[in-house]
Amino acid sequence: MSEGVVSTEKLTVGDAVLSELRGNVGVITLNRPRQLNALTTPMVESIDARLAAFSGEGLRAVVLNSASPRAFCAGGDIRAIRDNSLTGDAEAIERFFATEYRLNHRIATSAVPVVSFIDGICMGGGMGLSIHGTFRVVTDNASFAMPETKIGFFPDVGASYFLSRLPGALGPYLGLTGARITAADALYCGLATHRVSAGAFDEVIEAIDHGESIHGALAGMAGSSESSAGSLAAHRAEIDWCFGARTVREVDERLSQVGGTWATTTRDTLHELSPQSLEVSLHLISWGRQRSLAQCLEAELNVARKVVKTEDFIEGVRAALVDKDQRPLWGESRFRGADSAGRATWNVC
Ligand code: QUE
Repeated sequence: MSEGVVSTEKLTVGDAVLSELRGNVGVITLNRPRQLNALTTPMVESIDARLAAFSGEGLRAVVLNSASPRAFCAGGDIRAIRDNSLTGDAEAIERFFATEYRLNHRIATSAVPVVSFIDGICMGGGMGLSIHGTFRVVTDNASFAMPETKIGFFPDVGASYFLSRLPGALGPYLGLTGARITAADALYCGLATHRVSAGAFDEVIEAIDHGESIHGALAGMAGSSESSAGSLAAHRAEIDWCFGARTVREVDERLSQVGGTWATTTRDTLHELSPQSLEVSLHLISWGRQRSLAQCLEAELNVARKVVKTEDFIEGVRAALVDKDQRPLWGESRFRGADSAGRATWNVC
């Protein structure tokens, strides 16, 4: 191994990202626990720099984990983005998204396998850190979501690539509704790859360091307690039918046709979300199915630049994260305002 770049001592990279070497495993730890590790531009830059430093070290793996007992990562620091949008600081917005998406791509193309340890909330930007890596190791405390349609945004960090590749219509379902899913459901749809017992992460790092293969080490650490059953499998038929529709209006119509508790609740959820976000999200997830990750991230960056300036984004973040009244008043509805052929009239992408 080359020397000097990464010492065996704990390195402090700012305060919010820590890194250390454990044997031949590089460990990068998100350490902004009070904000559930919501990602700032300096954090994204730090993770990128640590990953680059570890890549030259001939390591077994790089592990991404969290110093928070509650969250792996709740997403981007979307309140800061809103403030930048309100003050017209387009450069700061550009810097955040461009750096974050570049990191997402670097994780996907890393020469060293990237393994994420997820023991709590993993949403939005947290999905972008973990999903593009080689393995996502979860405990039963893990939960996943792409909840951006709640804040007038859209699933980004490569979601048009990774959601569009989930089985059936699970991608549009998760991306439109923002549904929060359990570890069992994440394993079911492939968002998670391995399950271990809570508190086993130190042992898992040892196993990765000493095992014949990373997969073998992770499979050998599989949690012994009975995993609670997920609910996605039970609704696969309805999900695939309803969310396999080509327009948001048609998704809504199919949910209405299906009826019953699940479809009615799901339909009510959609009606509370930003109509603009629903249209943009479905469009991008369909578009991304036949595009590369780089193309998806480029398209998302273009759309993000526009969406953060819209009233739905400003209002959605206000209601969810600033005033926390959870009562967003969405702008003129492009969803209900779709033309008679069901064609969207939104214009952000
Ligand atoms: C949608 C999102 C985010 C969200 C809620 C949504 C998001 C995000 C946070 C968040 C949560 C807790 C914090 C924080 C941010 O919430 O991206 O600073 O302490 O980061 O409905 O996309």
